[in-house]
Amino acid sequence: MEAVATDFGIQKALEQLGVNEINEGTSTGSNNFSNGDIIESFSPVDGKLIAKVKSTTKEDYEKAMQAATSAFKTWRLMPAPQRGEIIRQFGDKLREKKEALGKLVSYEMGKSYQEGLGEVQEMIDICDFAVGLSRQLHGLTMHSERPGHRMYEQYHPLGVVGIISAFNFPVAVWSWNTALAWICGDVCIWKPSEKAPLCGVACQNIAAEVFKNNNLPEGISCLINGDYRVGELMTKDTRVPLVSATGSTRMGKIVAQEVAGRLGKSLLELGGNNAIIVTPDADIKMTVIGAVFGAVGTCGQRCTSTRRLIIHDSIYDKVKDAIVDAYGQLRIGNPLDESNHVGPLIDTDAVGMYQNALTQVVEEGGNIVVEGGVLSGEGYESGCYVKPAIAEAEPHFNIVQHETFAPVLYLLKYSGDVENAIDIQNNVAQGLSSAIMTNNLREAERFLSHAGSDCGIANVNIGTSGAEIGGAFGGEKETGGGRESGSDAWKIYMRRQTNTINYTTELPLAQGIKFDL
Ligand code: UN1
Repeated sequence: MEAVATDFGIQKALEQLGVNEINEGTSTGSNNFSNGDIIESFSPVDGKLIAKVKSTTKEDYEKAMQAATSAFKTWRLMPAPQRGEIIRQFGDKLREKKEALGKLVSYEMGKSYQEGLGEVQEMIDICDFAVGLSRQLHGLTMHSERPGHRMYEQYHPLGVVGIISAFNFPVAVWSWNTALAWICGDVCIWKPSEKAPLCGVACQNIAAEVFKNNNLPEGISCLINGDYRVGELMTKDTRVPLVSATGSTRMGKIVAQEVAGRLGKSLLELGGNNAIIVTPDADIKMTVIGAVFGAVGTCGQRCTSTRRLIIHDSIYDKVKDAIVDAYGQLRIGNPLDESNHVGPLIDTDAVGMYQNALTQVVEEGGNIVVEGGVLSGEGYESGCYVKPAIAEAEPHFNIVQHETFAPVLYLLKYSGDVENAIDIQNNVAQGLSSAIMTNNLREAERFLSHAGSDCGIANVNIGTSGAEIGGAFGGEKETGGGRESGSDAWKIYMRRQTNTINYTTELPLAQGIKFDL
């Protein structure tokens, strides 16, 4: 094994997660479904090779599918509250491993350790949510139009759920899907991002231990590795009734078409272009905290990251100055060092896209107010550290209409009524998260009304990122329309069945039809 960074307790964390000796192969719990080409995982923190994980071949995938379908036969027969007990144990294991997993997330993906811990906390929270849900997978009862008949609906497990997740939330997004799918009686096959494969292996190890302790088949959770070609095995597979995919809109369109082509279901959580509207009645201090965390948290690589600030012209300069001032205080560096606010981008390709965005906004007539740039020198050897940048721009600029997964914030000006700001906000292809900063009740309610924000998430006096797991998470338009995590998002992981029972000796037909024999 390559010598990994021993500072910040990384080596110890890898040992605790059982992923410290992944070199020429993979460890995917006791299931080993990966015998293909090597995927190398480099840390954007220090550029070092963390591990080599094998990718999944077509033959390996078939084995995973067999393990999953056979595990489904056991798992679906277990009463849901008993499945809840297994998820409770899984949540407890996550509590035990929270620091170690948070550290691995930070080291492999580059977000701050605090945010890594926050991500594991989201996993723990969804497990708690799922345990409660295990006693609430309820359907409705209806009154039948026929005498002596009872009608109701019930929810049954779907089968094998395919999960494709992105690098930016390498563990939480899996858990939102998997905790609900498991509670619903489904089994899961997970393809994590090829940019964070070790996080996948670590999670699989934790799940495998819980299943083993309970004499349950590990096939309830299967891990496969690789790029889009491995994902395609699931999107094209009729044995996978639901594919949940998180990532870019480009990827989501391909997944949606492939899954729809075989009339399967997809749950898509794709790109965002999230804005905060700042009205004349906004609390400037709160606006700055919400906007800066939203724009630079996870180095601008959340699907909920704040990309646009739509500021009323009467307070534009004041808000701009306050935000520029806050950017001056940001510390950029090793995300495991808790004194830093901003870590690296995921890789040098992402750095290239960040640079392109800054070039393009200037070409389109924008004005840079906080200079960007790639950092070099001691501590920045990976080449992935960039300065969060701010540009004044116009809403219609091509670059402003696109999601750049990097810390580039656009300042846009509006005048007149809040409706003008809402128009600017809605006038993009994406529809994930949105926010308004105002102490004016009328403006807030207009923003939340049916003529207001068109996004899946609309917040008042909170930024665009950092949603809680209790609400349904997802967005409209090019964000894909899917909803994950809380509320009634569980329903997509089940099939609904309507049942009508006749307890008479007659067979009356519905709609008054007579069919006498
Ligand atoms: C994502 O970026 O894919 O709302 C998920 C948030 C987090 C989840 C983001 N709870 O920012």
